[in-house]
Amino acid sequence: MDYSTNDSKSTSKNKVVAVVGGGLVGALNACYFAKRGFQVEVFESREDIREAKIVKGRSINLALSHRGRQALKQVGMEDTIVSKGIPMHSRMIHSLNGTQSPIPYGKKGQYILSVDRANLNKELLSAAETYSTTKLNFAHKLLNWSTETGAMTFLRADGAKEEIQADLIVGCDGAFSAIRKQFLRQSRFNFSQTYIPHGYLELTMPPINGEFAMKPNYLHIWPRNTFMMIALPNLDKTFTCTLFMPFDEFENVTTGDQVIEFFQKYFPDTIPLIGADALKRDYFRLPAQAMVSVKCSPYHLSDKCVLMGDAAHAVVPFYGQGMNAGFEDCLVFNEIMDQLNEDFSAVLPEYTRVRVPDDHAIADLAMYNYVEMRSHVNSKWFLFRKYVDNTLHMIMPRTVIPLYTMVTFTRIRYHEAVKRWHWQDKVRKGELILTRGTQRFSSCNQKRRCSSLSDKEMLIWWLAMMICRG
Ligand code: FAD
Ligand code: EGU
Repeated sequence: MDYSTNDSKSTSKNKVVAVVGGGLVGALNACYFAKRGFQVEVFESREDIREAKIVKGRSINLALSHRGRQALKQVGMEDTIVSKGIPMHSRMIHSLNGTQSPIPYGKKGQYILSVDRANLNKELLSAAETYSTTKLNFAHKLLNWSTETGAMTFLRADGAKEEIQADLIVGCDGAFSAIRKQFLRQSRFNFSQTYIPHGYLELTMPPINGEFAMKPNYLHIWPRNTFMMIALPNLDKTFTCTLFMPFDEFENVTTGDQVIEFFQKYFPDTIPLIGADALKRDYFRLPAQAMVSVKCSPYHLSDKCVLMGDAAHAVVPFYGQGMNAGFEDCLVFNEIMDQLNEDFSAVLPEYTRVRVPDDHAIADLAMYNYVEMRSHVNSKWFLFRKYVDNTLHMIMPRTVIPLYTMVTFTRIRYHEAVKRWHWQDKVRKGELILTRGTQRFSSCNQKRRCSSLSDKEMLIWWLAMMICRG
């Protein structure tokens, strides 16, 4: 079948966009392209998850924050998704002795949402389908595609193969992208993939007497250096607990009794809440899952194909940003489509130019946080660092913005957030304290007079520095 048009004067009305992958980013992208008036064909290897009973896949719930919400808003989906999300205003840090300490994410309106992955995916697929120009093709697994002709080969559920052509291919087929395989054969294509030594396992904490077993409006965290557990609330009053641990350690726990022993040592407060029997059983239900970080560039191949979401950048989940970044990809692409009048030959290179530095920055940040958390983050250190960050921000709201705040609650470009963070860190350590009258924020390259720190601010810096150096 050839859906493509060769008429260069053709408008979006008759151009066909093939979105490969009907996951979170693919389904959202379908909405974006349909809204612009393109004929959209989504190809997803799985069956329709809206009909399937069991959905296997990664993580049950996710933290949705500002970037993701802004992207949903643009296609009118924000309210639908937010209404089914559970606000998390603070983290709840669980110490080994059972003490719980809340640390707010920010001011009153600054919260993140725990959303159900399957529901989010279903809502986005249904939203895409409301456009008469969108067709969802399930049980279509991309096997290969030709960079010369643009023809894609799909394997259908009945075993038959199907050839399809489109004007634009949007690769949203996840961390192990089949679309990306053809990029690897191109000259000057950069690619790196790193598995971290940790795996993760999901456990369900049931309700107690029909109520949440822990306070619901929190992201619960048990920081234990090498080991870490996180719990996000679900609408059915359960919590999904995610245990992060090196694969070596997973191998050391092979019997039910060893599971209890392990939890007794590191997460004792959760045993009665998950239930010892359920714990012994659920721990072995699925093997620990691997986590991979993938970086590449460019994200496009001529005017024919572009990668978005995990296909372009899989990040380790230690910033809660993978989906948010993927959703922001769609938003940024859409902005560039506006700027460059939907001319793919201009839009695709511009998208790569603008987006690669930001996606690489969030991939690096997530990896950095993984290394930091596993090396020395116990509950005391976590509380201390967040306390210092938040206090500095409270005293000087415009001068010091914590990194997670820029990442989670703003659309400051990821790479700008990193620059700013490096600058703030220098100041915190006292290296820039004597630069009165020079630039306040050194990442602005153009020479301009920025205001200097006031005497009061300088004094506070010094005090903060003393606290940090303890
Ligand atoms: P995917 O969700 O992987 O979707 C890809 C789709 O493509 C799938 O439906 C797949 O079936 C389909 N597909 C694959 N191959 C083919 C093929 N050959 N042909 C056709 N279709 C194909 N992100 C956050 O923002 N917040 C969080 O709190 C968060 N927590 C996480 C926790 C864990 C443990 C993990 C592992 C990740 C977490 N993430 C989080 C990241 C998030 O899960 C991903 O970034 C997000 O799912 C990426 O969406 P995607 O659509 O690009 O890829
Ligand atoms: C991991 C797995 C706390 C969902 C990073 C914070 C995460 C999430 C943090 C998962 C942490 C870590 C941040 C958010 C979020 C924190 C964040 C991590 C959601 C720096 C479903 N992380 N996550 N940072 O600040 O910015 O609370 O599986 F433990 S949300 Cl690792 Cl904000």
